Amino acid sequence: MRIKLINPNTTQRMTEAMGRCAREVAAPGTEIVAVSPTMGPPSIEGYYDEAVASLGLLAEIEAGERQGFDGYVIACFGDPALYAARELARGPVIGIAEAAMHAASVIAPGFSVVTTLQRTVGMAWHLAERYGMTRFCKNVRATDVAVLELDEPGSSARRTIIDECRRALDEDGSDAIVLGCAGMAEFCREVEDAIGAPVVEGVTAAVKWSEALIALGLHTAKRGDYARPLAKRYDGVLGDFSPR
Ligand code: 5HY
Repeated sequence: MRIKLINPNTTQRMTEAMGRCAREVAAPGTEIVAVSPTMGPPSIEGYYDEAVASLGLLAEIEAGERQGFDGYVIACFGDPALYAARELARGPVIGIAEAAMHAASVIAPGFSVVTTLQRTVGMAWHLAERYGMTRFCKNVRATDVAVLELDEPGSSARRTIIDECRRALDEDGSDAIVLGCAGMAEFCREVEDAIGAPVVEGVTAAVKWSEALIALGLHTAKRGDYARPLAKRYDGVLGDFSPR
């Protein structure tokens, strides 16, 4: 099977890191193709970044349909354009936040999300509400580490994240952690070893969930909300995005 993993931001080094993490867990016979749009924000740290990044993301989904991919992972913790992507795709489309929260909810009675900037905390809570996870999500904590700082050589980001995860376990009543950024994928195991509790990382959780759904022969339902967009002509520079 072939899964297209889309990092909606344009930072290629993050895309490559996510691709490595995905391939480490992918089953034999699963091909992971990790891509970023050529246009859009280098990091997604708020609603405006996310809205603008969605266009490049959706273009990658549409291209993936032409390329014959069996499923998609949206590798950004805001799960941007998830439902629009499902309108375009035949196969399953899994967002990393949805995957991580569901995985955490069955291995622990409660989890905390540890994410990047304070301004994205509300977005994570909205996702927990949307996915019916407020019963399990005990807290969403920011580290105020910028997305592109996560993998900067010499950055104190990992230490900061580990310390915040420890506080989450001690103070939130949580028994597991969800990492709130795709850019944290490469140090999930390091965090888990440091804090001695399960740490769920969305890129790998989404890849395995996608594999399972594809292996079951399940596709995105096309009768209702996720039917193909209605054909119409968009005006101006967005003409190329017109649904056909
Ligand atoms: C992400 N931003 O996973 C989100 C995380 C965040 O560029 N990739 C990004 O901080 O909202």
